[in-house]
Amino acid sequence: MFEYAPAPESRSVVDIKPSYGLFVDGAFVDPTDGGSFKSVNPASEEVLAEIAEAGNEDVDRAVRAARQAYEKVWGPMPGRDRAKYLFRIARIIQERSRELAVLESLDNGKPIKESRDVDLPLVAAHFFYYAGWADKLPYAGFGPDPKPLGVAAQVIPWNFPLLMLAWKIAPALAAGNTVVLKPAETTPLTALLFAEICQQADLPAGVVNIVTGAGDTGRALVEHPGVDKVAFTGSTDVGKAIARAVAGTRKKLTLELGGKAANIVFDDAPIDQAVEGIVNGIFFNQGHVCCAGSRLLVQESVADQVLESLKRRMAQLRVGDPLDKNTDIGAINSAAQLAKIRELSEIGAAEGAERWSPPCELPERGFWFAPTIFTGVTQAHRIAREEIFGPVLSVLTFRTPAEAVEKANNTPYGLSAGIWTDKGSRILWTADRLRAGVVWANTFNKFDPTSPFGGYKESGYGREGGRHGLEGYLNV
Ligand code: TXE
Repeated sequence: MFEYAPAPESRSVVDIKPSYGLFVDGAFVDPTDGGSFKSVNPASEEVLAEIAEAGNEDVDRAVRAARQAYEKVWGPMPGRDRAKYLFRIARIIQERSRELAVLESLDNGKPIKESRDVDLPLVAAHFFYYAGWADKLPYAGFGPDPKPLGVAAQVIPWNFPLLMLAWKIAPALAAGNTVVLKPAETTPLTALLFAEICQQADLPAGVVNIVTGAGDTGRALVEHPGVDKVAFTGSTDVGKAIARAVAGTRKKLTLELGGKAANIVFDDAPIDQAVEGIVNGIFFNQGHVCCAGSRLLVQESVADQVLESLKRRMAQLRVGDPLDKNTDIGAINSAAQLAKIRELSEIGAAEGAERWSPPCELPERGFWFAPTIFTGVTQAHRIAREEIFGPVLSVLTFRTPAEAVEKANNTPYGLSAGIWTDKGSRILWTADRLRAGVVWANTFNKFDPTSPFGGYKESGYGREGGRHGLEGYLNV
């Protein structure tokens, strides 16, 4: 039978430079102490570029540039003028989306069909959405004249490099703040291309600054006394360390941390649709998703049927080259993350859960992990409690709706949850009882710039997205 196999998206659409400086005060500059690190393509282990590592002095320079721009240019600028810049950035993102998508897939390892069809449209949508708010802040319900906070320090992770940048930068700028953003050390390239887009949009110097580096650079940034606001997305441990560092200062803080979401399938759910939702919930972006549906809670009476159909569906998933348009599951972002996934997977098997993966040939070079499910999981198992952040699903069963809710809430996290059922009343009953910031019904991993996103419990505090996302960047 003829199989349609389009050519892999060509990496020639993107011009990767051998090395990148820091983006400070509107220009690319060398770091003061000349430090650098390498960004690696996780699908091939090939070095993509040499990246400047910002030390304390560089962070200081960036924060000062942001302060100057805040006081002299961006803070006093009328909202309608800020809106023009944000609309311009949004349009350039659309125009250059192919280039951005290929670069994102190269640096992160995610399938091109996801970076192209999910990440990039959402990135542009966030800039369009918040551009629309920039001149309407007095009508946003925060009082007649809400004021920006000042300089925002933003630290983001590697799972959605450009989308997390958009979640952070778009509302901050719309509200009149200036920013210093640190991308994750394994995925700095699209943030640096975004810096070029800021230049192309003639954004005034210092409004956006990008400092690259690892945890030390992040720490120097969030601890800098010239910062008014800290926004962090990443691991719960680092989030707690940042909360401690910020306590007792004037800085405002929002945190978006880990998750261990329950995806609950009731016996009256349309099974085929639910199975698609389970697959999307855990295998989208290799499971590197804070709101991933990493615990499947399935009603006992339909468990066999759901699992059989899930395994059949998993056998069709294609793991491989992120730039191949047919790929469903790309590369694991780093050797360190792969080691963590392997370790927790071994622990799952050692603790007595039953592991299953479809037959699947993984490339020799690069970081790969086959889609995996564990059945016979109990709530005591570590794979039911800890965030694995990979393509690994833990399956638990329940008998009654009350038991489903109890198990779903039995986690220190509370970022998201999913419900699959034919009954509207059951959706409302269950959603009302779930301690999670987002509850999806008969769908999963749906995002929209108009919707606030954020967690309960150890998943963090504050909301990003929607009108609520502005609140974290305003004195209201
Ligand atoms: O996260 P880190 P890692 C979870 C997921 C994953 C685990 C570890 O379970 O397996 O965290 O991932 C910067 N001060 N999530 O180690 O270290 C760092 O440079 C300031 C869930 O990559 O939290 C990067 O830019 N910044 C999560 C960012 O923090 C510091 C997404 C995130 O890295 C810092 C990512 C410090 N002391 C991982 N130390 C989600 N919520 O989506 C590090 N950083």
